[in-house]
Amino acid sequence: MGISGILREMEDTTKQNLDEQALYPAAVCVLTGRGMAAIASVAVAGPGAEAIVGRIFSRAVPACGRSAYGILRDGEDVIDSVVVGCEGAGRYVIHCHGNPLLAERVMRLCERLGAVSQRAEEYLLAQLKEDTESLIEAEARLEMTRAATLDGVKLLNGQISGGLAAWAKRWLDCKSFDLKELQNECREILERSLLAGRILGGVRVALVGPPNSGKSTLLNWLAGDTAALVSDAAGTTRDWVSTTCRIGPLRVEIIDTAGLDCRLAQAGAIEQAAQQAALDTAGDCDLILNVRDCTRPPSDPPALPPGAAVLNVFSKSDLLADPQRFCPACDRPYVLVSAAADLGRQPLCESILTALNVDSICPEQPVCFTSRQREHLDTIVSSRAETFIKEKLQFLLGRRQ
Ligand SMILES: Nc1nc2c(ncn2[C@@H]2O[C@H](COP(=O)(O)OP(=O)(O)OP(=O)(O)O)[C@@H](O)[C@H]2O)c(=O)[nH]1
Ligand SMILES: [Mg+2]
Repeated sequence: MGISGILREMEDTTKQNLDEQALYPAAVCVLTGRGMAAIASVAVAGPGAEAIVGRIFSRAVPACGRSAYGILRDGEDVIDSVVVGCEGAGRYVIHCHGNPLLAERVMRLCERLGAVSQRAEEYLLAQLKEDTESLIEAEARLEMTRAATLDGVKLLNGQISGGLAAWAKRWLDCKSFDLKELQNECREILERSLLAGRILGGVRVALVGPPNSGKSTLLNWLAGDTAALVSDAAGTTRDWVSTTCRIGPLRVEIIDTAGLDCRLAQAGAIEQAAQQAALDTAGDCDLILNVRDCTRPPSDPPALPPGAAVLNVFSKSDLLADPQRFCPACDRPYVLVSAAADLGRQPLCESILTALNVDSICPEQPVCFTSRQREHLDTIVSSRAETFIKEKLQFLLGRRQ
């Protein structure tokens, strides 16, 4: 049936006046992003969802597992031709054309009929809670939509099949409760969670070192990009430049900084500001690559932010007559690379993963991946009462709230 036929059918069957404002309790939410897309999806769920959809859709509300094509109207006003699908009892998704203004309008219309608007995150979590066995599973499914890499998705899947949910259930099923052992395990999980956060959310790595040591060339080489300007003039990079690449299971934002040199720093205000910005940026990163030219005599190392994780990288190995005999006066670990000759990429990537400590995580090991989970484990670590701890484990699984 064409649009005009559907409209006629609608006029025959729907004579209701939406201005009457009957209220139906439901939640409404735009599930799709705000950018350009062919389709936008608006979900309506709750006891009043069927009544809301019934009032604005030209066709009969589809049964569970079915969908229908029709017209969406606000009184006399046609909003769009849409497909409405029923995903379960009281759960409908209206698929309209992709302009975000249209999706917004559908949402406002549902609100006028009594639905309460929710953010996609809140909505999905509420629906997932109904569908999944534990709250941890629901949270994992939600986090999957945001994971920075597929390894992050795998890690979250591991938390459903085993991981945190299985760990909490195992302790709840325990007849004898060894408090010390439980708390030690909690501490291990919390430590591992910091590393898991790197796989789930990505990391920042700063390139720091003297001018001309090859930092910008290294950035371009690692990212397979020409994000940073390269030249043989010292002090080429002034403001920081960043680009993103994938290293093993990580999404890595690599940040190129101005060369650190006390002589340049004394040269003028811009140089001083550039070098301070380089150190500030490095202090905010998960790892600093201290890049030095392997053909240059050792210089005083820059005063890097205290406590920062540092990996020494010697660049321009293609200029060495015998790279095997290279023996720098620095602490291990170090890596010898040549961006120009594409040498040392794999050892560099492996060393980065080792320095960030993420190569030790396996997906089934329990980790926390939401602040809610971390808070429950923190409380367990600091508590002495068995009944309280058991209650916290129940909360962790979302069994009682
Ligand atoms: N032979 C060789 N030359 C390199 C290599 N990497 C960089 N260079 C050269 O070294 C010079 C400086 O490179 P950059 O990448 O601009 O160095 P930088 O550390 O970013 O320099 P600043 O921005 O001034 O701090 C350029 O002439 C590059 O072509 C390398 O692996 N081998
Ligand atoms: Mg540079």
